[in-house]
Amino acid sequence: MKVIATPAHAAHAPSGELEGGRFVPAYEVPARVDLILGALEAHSFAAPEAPSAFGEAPLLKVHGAAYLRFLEDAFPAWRAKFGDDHPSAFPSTLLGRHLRAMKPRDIDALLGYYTFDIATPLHAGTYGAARAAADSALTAARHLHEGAPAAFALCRPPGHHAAQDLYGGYCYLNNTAIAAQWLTDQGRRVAILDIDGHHGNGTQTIFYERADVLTVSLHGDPRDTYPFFLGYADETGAGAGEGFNLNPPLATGSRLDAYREALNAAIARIEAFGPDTLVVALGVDTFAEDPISPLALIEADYPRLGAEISRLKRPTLFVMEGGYALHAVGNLTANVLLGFSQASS
Ligand code: OKP
Ligand code: ZN
Repeated sequence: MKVIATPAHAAHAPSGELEGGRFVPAYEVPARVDLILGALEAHSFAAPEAPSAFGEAPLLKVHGAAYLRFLEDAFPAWRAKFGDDHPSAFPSTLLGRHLRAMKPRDIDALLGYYTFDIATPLHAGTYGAARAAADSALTAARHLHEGAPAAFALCRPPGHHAAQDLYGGYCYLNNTAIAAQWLTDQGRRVAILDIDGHHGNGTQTIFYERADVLTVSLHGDPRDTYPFFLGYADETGAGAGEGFNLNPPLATGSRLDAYREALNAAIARIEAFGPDTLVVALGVDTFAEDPISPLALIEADYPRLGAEISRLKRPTLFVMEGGYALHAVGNLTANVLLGFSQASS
């Protein structure tokens, strides 16, 4: 399986985030990539290939131009306002209900205009790392389009919580959606299966009114789990997209038996959609020991996830999303990919 990765992600190295009213060490850290690469090497995967630069055009199919300029300019503006001893930009005011969506001039407020949480740090290296992650997803997508049966884009930062002009949940550019859109633009029929433990709200929103891309997400119950404000089973798409979004319900704390039921429903819906290409938003924070996991899968379950996905027998692009149990993230990720490859061959 082709693996696309780049050290450029390391420029995004958040020192911490807000949790429980405290500044705690960040969960979404550069070591995640190193640990995954180490596990891939230990399992004899081919050496990773660097991404090519695709430019802004494929990003603009998913994100707004003003949003991209915001992401690029935010940190310099933050520095100009607060000075060098404020290494991470977080908003202090969000655009909540009953307010007016007026785009502010003040940088602190502008962050709150473009994000939906206060735990996603933006700093000097963030935009460059996010662009490199999007290029990784696009490069892997191009391999698929050129005939590779499977490819893995080791993206960091992740992307599935980011929408057209919204960041949050450690995500800035929606790598999965950007790759899916690019594949669609090549004339392919794409289904997205998001197996990260959190709802892929950004991906769902981007394709919500479209029938040409099917979106399916398996995740912990949004009543208990981030992103909380989207991801319910009654979100089935809208307008022309009615019936083209699926959120199979999963109880908090689910193990493989319950998880597989939801996965089977997902696979049946994807089969009925009849895609020629599958994009998997691969998060391994479904793991019981994950520090922010709502679900309870164990290590032995991960090759089975890969094997179940291979039943669809479609060219498959895996795009890395979450996974924060540093002692396990490498093996869990490698095991999904190995389970997929072994069952496909
Ligand atoms: C990103 B992805 C922990 C708060 C967690 C954000 C979760 C983002 C998950 N105190 N809040 O893996 O889906
Ligand atoms: Zn997640």
